[in-house]
Amino acid sequence: MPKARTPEERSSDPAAVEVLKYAEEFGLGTAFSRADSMQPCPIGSDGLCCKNCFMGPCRVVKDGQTGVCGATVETIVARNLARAIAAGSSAHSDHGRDMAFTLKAAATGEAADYKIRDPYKLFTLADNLGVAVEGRSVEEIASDVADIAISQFGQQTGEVICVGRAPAKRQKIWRELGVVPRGIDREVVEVLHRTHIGDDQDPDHILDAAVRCALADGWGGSMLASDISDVLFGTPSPLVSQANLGVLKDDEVNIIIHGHEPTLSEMILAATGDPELIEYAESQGAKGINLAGICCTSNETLVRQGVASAGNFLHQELAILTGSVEAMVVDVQCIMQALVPLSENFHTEVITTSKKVKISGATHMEFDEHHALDIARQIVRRAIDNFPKRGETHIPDVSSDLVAGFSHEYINYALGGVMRGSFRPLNDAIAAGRIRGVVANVGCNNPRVTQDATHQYLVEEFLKNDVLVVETGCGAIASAKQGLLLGESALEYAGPGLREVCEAVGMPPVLHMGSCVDNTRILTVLTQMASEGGLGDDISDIPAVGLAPEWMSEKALAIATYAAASGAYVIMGTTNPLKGSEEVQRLINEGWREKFGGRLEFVIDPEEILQRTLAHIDERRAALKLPEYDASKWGESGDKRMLQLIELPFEERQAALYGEPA
Ligand code: SF4
Ligand code: MSK
Repeated sequence: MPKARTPEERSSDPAAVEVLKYAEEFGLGTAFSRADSMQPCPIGSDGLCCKNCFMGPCRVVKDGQTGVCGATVETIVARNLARAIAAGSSAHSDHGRDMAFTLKAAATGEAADYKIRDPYKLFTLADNLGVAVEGRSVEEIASDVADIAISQFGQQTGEVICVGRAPAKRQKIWRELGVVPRGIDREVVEVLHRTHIGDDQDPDHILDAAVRCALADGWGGSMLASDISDVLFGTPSPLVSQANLGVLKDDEVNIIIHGHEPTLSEMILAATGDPELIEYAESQGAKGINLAGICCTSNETLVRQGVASAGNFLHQELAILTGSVEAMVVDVQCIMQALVPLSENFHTEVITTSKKVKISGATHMEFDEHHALDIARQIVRRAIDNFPKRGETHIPDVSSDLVAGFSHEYINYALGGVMRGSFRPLNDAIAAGRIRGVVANVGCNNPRVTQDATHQYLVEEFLKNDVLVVETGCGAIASAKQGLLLGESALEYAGPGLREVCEAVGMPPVLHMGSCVDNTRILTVLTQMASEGGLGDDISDIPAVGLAPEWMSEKALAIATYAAASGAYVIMGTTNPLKGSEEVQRLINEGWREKFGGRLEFVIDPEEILQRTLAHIDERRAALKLPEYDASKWGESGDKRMLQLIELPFEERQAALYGEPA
């Protein structure tokens, strides 16, 4: 029996540690304890188990061994990776499809509770999708935009339109390699077909199909999901909020929204402000209604509306363990089945809402965008009904303030203003060496490693090394909980050059850009940096690295693949699902580097992740003939210099500023 870890070994988050101690005391299991008692299957975790037909499952563990059909280790490992990428792509892209249908229903007036909140984003999207804008109403434009977006999923030939937003050089590479996605669903289906028994058996060829599928997600389904969410609910701009379990309230009805989609959660937010429901909550003995999020539904409502986050993936059970949650309302993805049996120890009601997701034992209140606000009101009422049943609560007094909501549109504005929005100041700062490079730190938590510890270690180290950090998903919530999304606290770690730039621009050095689908915002930032000039003309030229140090989901593999195929160097931590095949690891590393200029590696040791990231950034800097990064050159201007100067007596200050009098 493997050894159970202490709460401190399970999480680096003090709120989680407190609740895990309480869970142990009461003998309640969590993902952390289940991970301790169930070691991963050593064959499956190396990618060596094939279940693609019923002559197997085949476990290929000896040299030269093949499956019953003759499939080699390389074929099996590549097929398993490709299938995971297809599943991940389908999840994010299906989310995009649902957003497109909601836009259509909003435009035609069938979903009266939804409005076009950001017409400017709609016009930009219309332009990209080739929809005429002149002399037409917002609704007419939105209706056509929705139709074209919907058509991208079922398109059979041609190219997914958003691919045309990538740098020209990148598009040429994809066309020459034949990996431009034709239609979003088509690429997912083709991977499933190709990996069926007796189909594609050349690992490199299988991985090409996986790349095309991932690109259909990154430059298709996910990109449309982010864009349409912005059109319907507003493009994010910086706002202040809080994160961690301490956002739950002892004296209010606590409702948690968990999963990934903003459609219902936006309506629940509206319902929590309904005076009638607030009055009803008060009649049940509560002081109000408190809404908080978990996972990426949290990120969606945090970056647009400032709804507080109760935490990331591994906080979903911990929130229920506080005994203070009246309803956990879930939509799709990353929802643990364990929530339902755990909730039976408390008064918490787990409410499933998606047509696609039911959990045995949970209450199902199916969401329909045509009656969105009504359903949201019913859900809030149901949560209020549970308040009088609440027992003892154990809410840790731990939360951090944060600033979130850095869309690429806002970053443009912050760097250049309304009239001159541009990435030029960022490119210049990187070119000069004030900012050494950029890291995208994204992805999940995984209970097999200490929660948030690698995210925190890496982000702090990057800041010290003058690396600007952009974040999404559960990685962003990890930084939020650690206070790293606040300019003043993150700048304590920042190196001198990064600090100067952030102070001058008025931006924190860790930028929360949204949910998992919003990784496409990072693609857009990289594309804009490439088109701005000074840092090459393609994503692969930029001194930037993508990381998912605590990943666990198939979606993370899809994201990593589209980022690598877009030219980025991507490192994933925690585990290596390709360990069984040196050849497949070579194909996605040197092989993809040769083809795409980007690559994917699995690196378990956080220190090694740090060193490889910095080495890549410096290597890219050298290739661009930029000055070598040298922290000692910076730090004598900006606020720091001003603070030094105002300490000086008048004469000395004048002399420092203007030289000694002649
Ligand atoms: Fe075994 Fe081949 Fe069937 Fe896979 S496809 S389970 S390797 S026989
Ligand atoms: S929620 S996919 S655990 S980041 Fe997007 Fe978090 Fe990973 Fe789910």
